[in-house]
Amino acid sequence: MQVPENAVVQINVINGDGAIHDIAVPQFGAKSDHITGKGAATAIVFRANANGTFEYLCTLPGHKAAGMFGKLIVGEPQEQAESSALDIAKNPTEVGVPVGKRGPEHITVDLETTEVVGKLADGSTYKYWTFNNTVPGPFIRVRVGDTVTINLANASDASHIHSIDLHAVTGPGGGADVTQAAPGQAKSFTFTAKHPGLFVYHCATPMVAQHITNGMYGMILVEPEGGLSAVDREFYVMQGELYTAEKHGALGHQEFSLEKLLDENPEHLMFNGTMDALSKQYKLEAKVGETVRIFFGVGGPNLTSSFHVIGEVFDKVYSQASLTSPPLTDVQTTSVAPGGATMVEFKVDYPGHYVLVDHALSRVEKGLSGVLTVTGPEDQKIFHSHEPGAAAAATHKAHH
Ligand SMILES: [Cu+2]
Repeated sequence: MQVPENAVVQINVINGDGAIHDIAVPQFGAKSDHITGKGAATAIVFRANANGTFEYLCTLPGHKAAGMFGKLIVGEPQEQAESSALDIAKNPTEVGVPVGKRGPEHITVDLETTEVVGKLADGSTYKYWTFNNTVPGPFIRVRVGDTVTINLANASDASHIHSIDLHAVTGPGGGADVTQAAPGQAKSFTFTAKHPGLFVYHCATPMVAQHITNGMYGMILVEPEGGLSAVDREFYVMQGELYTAEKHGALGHQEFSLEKLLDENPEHLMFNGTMDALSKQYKLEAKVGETVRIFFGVGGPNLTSSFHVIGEVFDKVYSQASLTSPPLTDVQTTSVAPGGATMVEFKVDYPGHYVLVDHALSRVEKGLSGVLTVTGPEDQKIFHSHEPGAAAAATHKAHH
């Protein structure tokens, strides 16, 4: 829909399916009553007093996700901002090479800090700050006893100082004290990985919360002596928050809001950097009978995650990512603090879509979900529907 700027706009909606619906254009504060009966109608009227591309949608839970939204263009349509935007979403299968049984070595890690316009969702962009142009940054994989040299270069076209604090480091600031790099500068240091575990790293330049929310976080796995047990699939997933001036779902370029950051009131929550990273762009896939390991961390910077996979039970949870304590067994949901992590393992027994969430489920409506797709034969003893053939469809539908 396209209308002239400052026009008084009326949108009429007729209910075609008899379910409850409404229509809203949040940008202009316009929202209709609910309509319930088939053939029932409603309307909204508002003045389109801002130029740009905005969203209209049905506000009932799940209806936008089912496709009930569209674009309202006020004035002349803008250039599609996202065409030049970078794809910053992290591929969850980029987990590095398992360390195995090798002895301690010297490992060199090269990181570049960047400030880039990235694609946030279909039709929207955000100025991300990153390690190596992805959010989260690269998954670093070493073993206990390794000496690790971190080379941190700040891109010459950056506008801010950046640094790195790795929670695996024993030393001042986790490395941040000696890596504050101005644009075009490089800094480095070497540490010994004294503790096994899965650790968050992040930029630690003031205002630290701003650097983290913008995308400057990742994880380093320090494997214990002898390595981790073998599994069939490993995935790297991190939860983050974005604080934008514009409401969730707005189109165009989204700007950072300091006020919302300080209020800890994010507009967007996401796995692996963008709204669609793990729901559309990348697939987490496994076959019936395989074992799955998820390296899960919270970049945050602020919200604790209640990590859960809908339709699965974690066989093992290495709580707080301690790899030297015995794992918890048979766990539904595990709490992961900002700047913290967990390692979970489970065998997948039955085909279908298993949705990764933070069980604080309002956050799904702000973008936080990922899909693990399991393929293979259905074992009727594990699960069967009383509507033959409907099991997979029902699993999927219940979460969209
Ligand atoms: Cu930074």
